[in-house]
Amino acid sequence: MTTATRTPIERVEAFPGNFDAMYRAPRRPIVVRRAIDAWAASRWTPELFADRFSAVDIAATIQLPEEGVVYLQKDKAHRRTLRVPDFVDLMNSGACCYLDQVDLGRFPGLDADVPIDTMIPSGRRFANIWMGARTRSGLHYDPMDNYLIQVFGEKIALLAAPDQRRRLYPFGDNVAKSRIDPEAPDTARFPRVRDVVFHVATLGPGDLLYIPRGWWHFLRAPDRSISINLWHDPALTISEELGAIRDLGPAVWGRVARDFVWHGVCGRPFEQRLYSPPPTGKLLFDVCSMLVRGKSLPS
Ligand SMILES: O=C(O)CCC(=O)C(=O)O
Repeated sequence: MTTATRTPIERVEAFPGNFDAMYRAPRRPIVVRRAIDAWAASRWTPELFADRFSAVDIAATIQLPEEGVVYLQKDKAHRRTLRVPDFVDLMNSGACCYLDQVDLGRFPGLDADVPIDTMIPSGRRFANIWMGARTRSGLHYDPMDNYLIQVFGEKIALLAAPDQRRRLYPFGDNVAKSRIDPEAPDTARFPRVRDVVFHVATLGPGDLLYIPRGWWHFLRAPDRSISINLWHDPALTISEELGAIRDLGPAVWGRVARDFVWHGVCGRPFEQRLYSPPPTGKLLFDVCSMLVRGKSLPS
């Protein structure tokens, strides 16, 4: 076999009554079709954003590469502050650009269009807007459960289970991000990717994709698109996070230890890469410092 296996993600027509037992507990992805027909958000378009938020400035990413792994790019080479209508003009011109992970609160009034309390009645939850054209997210995992809701346009989703991590070649300095492009993997350089099982779906307007915590995911919008994501509890435990690092072997342990000392203990700056958090070793240092000072971890 020369390429990874692809299998469709289960699709259902309504939110399953037994969702927690059937999907959340076993961490099984699922697509719920037409999940937001009753939400006012189902009527959002890029033009609505341009009209209602004509004086709002947002840090967008522009001139994005159309191939390769986005995490290799420097954030400052692509990050620009733009007025929302100027960003929408850019989208409409066919450029590859993204308002990535913008807190819903940056768009006053839009929270009324998303019934967050009904979707997630308790625990922590974070709502973000993702609006852009011809976007690619990079393959990564997040620590919290996620509902990714497609509002406008289409997205192609490729997911892989947490136990596939060694076949996805995470970055040593960022263990939640993969060095492979899942749509065009370099199998000569990353041979284990041939054995990956990808779970795939095409999301249309109104579809909700449940991405369980720790699952790898890659999203590509072929054209203009708007999505909402709702990260929420439960989250990976510290021991699950450390277990993921342990499984990656000595080369990654060495890199994490180096970054712990260099960027954490010594406070040396690091270069911000596109769509990437600080290096894993630095994050680990921050967690350790908080525990030593007796502070609780950030929510
Ligand atoms: O839709 C995207 O481009 C990325 C979304 C994502 O990574 C997420 O919701 O965790």
